Amino acid sequence: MPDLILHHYPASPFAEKIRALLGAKSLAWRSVEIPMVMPKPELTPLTGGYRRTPVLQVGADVYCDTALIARVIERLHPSPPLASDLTAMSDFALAHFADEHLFAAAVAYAMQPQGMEAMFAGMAPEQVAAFAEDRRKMREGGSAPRMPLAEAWSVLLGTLARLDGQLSDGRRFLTGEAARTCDFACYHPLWFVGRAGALASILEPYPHLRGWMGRIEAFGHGAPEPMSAAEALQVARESTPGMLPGRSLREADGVVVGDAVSVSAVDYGVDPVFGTLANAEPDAFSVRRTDPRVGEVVVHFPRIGFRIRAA
Ligand SMILES: N[C@@H](CCC(=O)N[C@@H](CS)C(=O)NCC(=O)O)C(=O)O
Repeated sequence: MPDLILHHYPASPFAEKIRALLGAKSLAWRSVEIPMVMPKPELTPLTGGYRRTPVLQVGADVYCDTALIARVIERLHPSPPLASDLTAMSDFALAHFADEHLFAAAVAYAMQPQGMEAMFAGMAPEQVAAFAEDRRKMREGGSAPRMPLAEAWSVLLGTLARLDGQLSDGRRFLTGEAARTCDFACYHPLWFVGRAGALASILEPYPHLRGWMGRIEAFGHGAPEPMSAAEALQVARESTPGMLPGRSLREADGVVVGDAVSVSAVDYGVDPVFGTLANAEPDAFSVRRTDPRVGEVVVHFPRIGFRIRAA
């Protein structure tokens, strides 16, 4: 089976979601460290312009967004299972809430000056200013402005208490004895809060929640092995994009397979990716494109949170 290649950087909460999930499955994977801010000249030849973190590469297939990345890892490595038909909707709904709202609240809360100081300790002031400017620009044209701090407090306090309550009967994970995708989705925003210096004390009153965070942390990250960005580009160049087995081609949203399309995130980081619609599944779009540095690749996006248009 081809390597799982994760393009990410250590401080990224969404990357931590996937690193922890790879840990829960005890998987070996290749780790390509990417810049925290634009430009990302060794990533965008693969994605066609999508700039968010993380991105999963499998040969010449490139998977954007952790909702899709989690499903792909589950499909390729089903054991131990992190998804179950019996909790499918509650898992999906909780993960969606966490990735959208809990993450937005965690960012607004943790990026207060004290939190920034803890997280960016040792970084030059110009680098911190460049980071803030990059994130301001990333929100341009998107539907999700930064969450106001007062709202972030409300989301955090309401959510922490409920998560703690849900874990208070002694279960190991949010929906029972086994970890599900929703565990990793709720974990990563709180992992980020936990790194925000004194602001992390917001987690203290919740012992069940802290115990659960410890259990996810204990999964570790599997077995990452560093890979250079140049090597990852070479892997793409030397591979042929594959279609995941058992998926049929169908029409989607006024465009059909073979049409020129653009796909962009709706909320932030909305840089469009142009190509030819290669596949449309109930929950994902796939766009075929070529780049002089990688040849032909197929870039996959989840439907939810992304918009497809004729180009
Ligand atoms: N919905 C996306 C969100 C990803 C996201 O917001 N990632 C952050 C880092 S945690 C990001 O891309 N920040 C800007 C960057 O890394 O360039 C996902 O699930 O992958």
